[in-house]
Amino acid sequence: MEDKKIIFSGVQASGFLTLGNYIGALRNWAKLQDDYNCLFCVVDQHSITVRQKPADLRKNAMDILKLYIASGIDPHKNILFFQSHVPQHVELAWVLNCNTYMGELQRMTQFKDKASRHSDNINAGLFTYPVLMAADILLYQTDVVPVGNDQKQHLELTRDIAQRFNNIYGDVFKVPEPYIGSVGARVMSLQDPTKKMSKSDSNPNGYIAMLDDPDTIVRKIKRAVTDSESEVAYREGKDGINNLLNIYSAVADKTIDEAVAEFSGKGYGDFKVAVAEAVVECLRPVQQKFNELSKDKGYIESIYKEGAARAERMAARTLRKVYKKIGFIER
Ligand code: ATP
Ligand code: LTN
Repeated sequence: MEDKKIIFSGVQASGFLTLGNYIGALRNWAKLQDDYNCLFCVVDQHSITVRQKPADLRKNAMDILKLYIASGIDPHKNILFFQSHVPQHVELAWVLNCNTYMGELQRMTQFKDKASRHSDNINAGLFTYPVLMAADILLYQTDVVPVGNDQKQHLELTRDIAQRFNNIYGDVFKVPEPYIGSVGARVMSLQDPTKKMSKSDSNPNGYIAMLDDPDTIVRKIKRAVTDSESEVAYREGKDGINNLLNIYSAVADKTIDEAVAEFSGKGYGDFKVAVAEAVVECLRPVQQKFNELSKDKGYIESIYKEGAARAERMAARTLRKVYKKIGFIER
């Protein structure tokens, strides 16, 4: 690989990717591929911290890989792979588990949130989820990790674990930095605009899936929760309209001010139709590319096999160093 900084990021295979994933992650990742050496992983092992149906997991994981490519992430410039294909992730996670405190994990807001939403299945994996994420990142001597706000706490923990390990055993890990993208917009749920749009939302009307057909997109946006006023304006208290303005601005590539000006004097109905059309147009080329890729299983297989092989070579190097430092006997 060329001598560029290393980026690692991943998406869980816990549902259909949403417009939030596209605007907040995939689309931005595609812009990084020329300036960094990037690894983009489908973190399927993280997904099973919440119960998944095997057939759904299989399909979702494969769809995500295809959506990476369909979003413009070049599989030859970047390393694309499934986490479960590179065994070093869980191997390092064990070592890091032994260097992470219960108290640190108890403070993680995602754990608290997911534990309350899945109170019938508060498993140990859900608790140590951030440690596997730290392993993902540290295995590749990652410089920069593009993550949304919700993952910053996990990245802070990754840095703490890396520094702690380095202090005890000598320098092994690069301490990664978060990458804060220029587009700060968080896409919120269409049904509850105070919560982020999430692929694991049990109500499909809350999110737009990247693969939703145009009619579904129009229907979901028409049903989006707004407020009892009638003015398209961006201000506090108008969470639903603010969210639609953010979405419009992101997919139509306009500033919020431009968007507000465009809809001044128009009603919510017209506004929603325009937002829906802009979303449909934005996703159209991605869906087309996705459909083409779906016809060529052999090609996709060659991409993820090659990706795993390249990732494993990098991962094995770090793991070997770690094992040596902690005193495991060399094989
Ligand atoms: P889940 O709801 O299953 O936890 P998710 O939809 O939040 O998943 P992740 O796999 O956690 O998706 O996130 C993948 C990437 O997409 C992350 O970088 C995350 O910050 C980004 N992302 C997810 N949802 C949004 C959103 N609503 N707006 C902007 N970015 C998002
Ligand atoms: N926890 C992340 C997904 C994830 C990740 C990673 C992101 C797992 N491992 C490593 C960046 C780097 C999420 O839920 N978005």
